[in-house]
Amino acid sequence: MSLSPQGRSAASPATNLPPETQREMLRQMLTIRLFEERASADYRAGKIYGVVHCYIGEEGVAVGVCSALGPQDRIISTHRGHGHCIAKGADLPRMMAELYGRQTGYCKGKGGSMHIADFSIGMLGANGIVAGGIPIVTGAGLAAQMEGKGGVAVSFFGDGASNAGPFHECLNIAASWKLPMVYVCENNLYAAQTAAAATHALPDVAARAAGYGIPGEVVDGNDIFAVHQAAHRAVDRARSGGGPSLIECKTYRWRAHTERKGQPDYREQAEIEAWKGRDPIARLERQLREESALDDAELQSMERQITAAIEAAVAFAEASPFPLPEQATDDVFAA
Ligand SMILES: Cc1ncc(C[n+]2csc(CCOP(=O)(O)OP(=O)(O)O)c2C)c(N)n1
Ligand SMILES: [Mg+2]
Repeated sequence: MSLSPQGRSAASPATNLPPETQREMLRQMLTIRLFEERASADYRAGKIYGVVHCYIGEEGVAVGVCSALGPQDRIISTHRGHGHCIAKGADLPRMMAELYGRQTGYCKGKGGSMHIADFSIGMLGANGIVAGGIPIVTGAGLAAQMEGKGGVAVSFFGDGASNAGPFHECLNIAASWKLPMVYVCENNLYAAQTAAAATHALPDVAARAAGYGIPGEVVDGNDIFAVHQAAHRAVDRARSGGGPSLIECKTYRWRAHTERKGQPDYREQAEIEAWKGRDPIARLERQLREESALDDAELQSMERQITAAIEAAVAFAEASPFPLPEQATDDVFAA
C-alpha cells in the first residue's frame, strides 16, 4: 500500500511481523499502561508533584511508530510523553525518579513528567509547550539529513498542536527541503477540554498534508499494526530521501486531560466507554490469542514481570534524595 496525499489506510491486514515482535509490542503497551496507572495513583496520593498527563488508551500509537524505528532515529514527544519515552526504550527507574522529583531522575528531579529526555536513545524530550517539540525535532531532521547516515526524525504531537503555527511552518520547510521526517498527529479528539470538532475546519488533520505536497494518511491509532505499517512506509520514504510524511492516528485518551483533582472533563461517559471498547491492548491480546497461542499463563507472567519492574522503579525513586536548594541553578545555561 502506498502513501498518497489525503490517503486513508484500509483496515490492518494480517501482519507478517514475527510472533516475538508482536509479543514485544504487547509488552511495551502493557508497560505504558501499568506505568501510567501507577503514576496516576501516586500523583493522587500526593507523592508526585507538578502535573501528570496519562497516555492510557493511546499506547498503540507510540509503540506502533517506535517499533518502526532504529536506535539512530530520533523522536520528540509532548506534554503527554511517558508512552513515547517507554516505547523508545527509556529507563523506568530514571523516569519514575523524575516524576517523583528526585536527584536520580532524568532531569535530576527538576523537570518532572513533562521534561523527560534521553539523548542516548534518540528521545529528544517531552515538552510542556504545545507544538513546541515540532520545530526542535524538525531541526533534528535537518541534522539527520546533514549527517547523511540515514537517520529519521519523528514528531509526535496532538490534534490541538496541529492548529498552532509551528506545525505549519515546520511541514512547509520539511517538505521544501525534503527532510527525513515523519509527523505523527495523535488525534485523541480533544485539546484539554476543547473538542477538535469545534476548532478544526476539516475533520482530518492528514488532509493538510496536501497543502505542503507531502503524503498524508489517516490510520486507526488503536490498531497497532495499522500504525506500525503506516510508520514503516513513512520511515522508508524518509530514509530513502523521499522527504516527510504526515500520519494522523485517530485515538482517544481514557482519563481526564491531567491527573489534577477537580479537572473538568466535559466528555460524554458513553463516548469514553465506546472508546474503551476499542482498547489497543485488548485488541492485540485477542489477535495474539487467536493467531499466536498467547494464553492466560503467558499473559499473567508478562504482567507480573512488568509490575515488578514498575515496583522496582518506584522503590528506586522513593529511596533517592530530593535535589538540594543549592543545586537549583545547576545546569541552567541562561536566565
Ligand atoms: C503554547 C501552549 N498553549 C497552551 C498550553 C496549555 N495546554 C496544555 S495541553 C493543551 C492541549 C493540547 O492538546 P493536544 O495537542 O490535542 O494534546 P493532548 O493533550 O490531547 O494529548 C493545552 C492547550 C500549553 N501548554 N502551551
Ligand atoms: Mg488532543
